[in-house]
Amino acid sequence: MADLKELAAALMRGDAPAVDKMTKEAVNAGIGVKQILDDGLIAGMQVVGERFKNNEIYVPEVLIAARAMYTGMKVLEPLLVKAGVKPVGTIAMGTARGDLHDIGKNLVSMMMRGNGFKVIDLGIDVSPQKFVEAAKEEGVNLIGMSALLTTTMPSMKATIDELQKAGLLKKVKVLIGGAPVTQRYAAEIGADGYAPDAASAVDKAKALLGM
Ligand code: B1M
Repeated sequence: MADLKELAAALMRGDAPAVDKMTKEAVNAGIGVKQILDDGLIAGMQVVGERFKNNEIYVPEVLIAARAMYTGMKVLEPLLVKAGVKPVGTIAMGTARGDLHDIGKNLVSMMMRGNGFKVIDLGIDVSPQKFVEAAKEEGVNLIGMSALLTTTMPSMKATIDELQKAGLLKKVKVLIGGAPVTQRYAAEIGADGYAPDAASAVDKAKALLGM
């Protein structure tokens, strides 16, 4: 029986084999991918975040939970990614310089792929120069930046400044997100768009490309 609360609990204790099994069970039970993500994997990770914040658990436990989350995401990815669809746009995505968090970025990437975008994954700790190089690539019309630390948010501004200097802001739109990022911050640094979660990131990306 697929129980998303149990899935969240398995993720919280970092039990990757159980997360794998329960995610598959949830899929087989016909539960929607978004619901499995929201009420299972993301719900579990939110609790992990609270416990981490309250010093009830530490980095190793969080890492183990993150690994368990990937196990579940791996099961869901093929369901999100539709094969053979002509890309509706191409987004180069990365986590801001100095930032090693990649779960949110990967979720956004999965959702983008699932909605017909081609995603160029630049990885974590991406320098403004690397974003600029990616923006020059043929076909790239969106730059996606994720930041989870207040200390790495300024690198988003530095990237936009570099894109501006290189004359690339006419070619690409910039979309940003991540837990500490807000619409207000996006407006402040001159980003074209902000999204609070992976699903809205897709909507925003489409809107930015006039779809
Ligand atoms: Co870190 N960490 N962490 N961490 N970590 C946070 C972010 C923190 C809030 C925890 C806390 O104190 N409560 C805190 C940041 C405080 C701050 O700056 N305000 C923090 C800290 C302090 C740190 C370290 C400094 C800890 C230390 O070493 N002392 C360190 C920094 C390392 C570095 O980056 N240089 C660190 C390390 C780590 C781990 C490596 C252990 C691990 C990361 C593993 C990994 O990513 N592979 C980790 C984790 C897992 C977390 C928490 C617990 C969970 C983050 C996460 O994955 N959330 C986090 C606490 C929390 O957020 N509650 C925390 C789930 C994910 C789906 O959400 O990424 O927000 P999120 O993505 C969402 C949206 O934001 C949005 O869509 C996603 C899906 O809905 N979104 C976008 C994201 N990117 C987007 C881009 C878009 C649009 C939307 O457009 C392009």
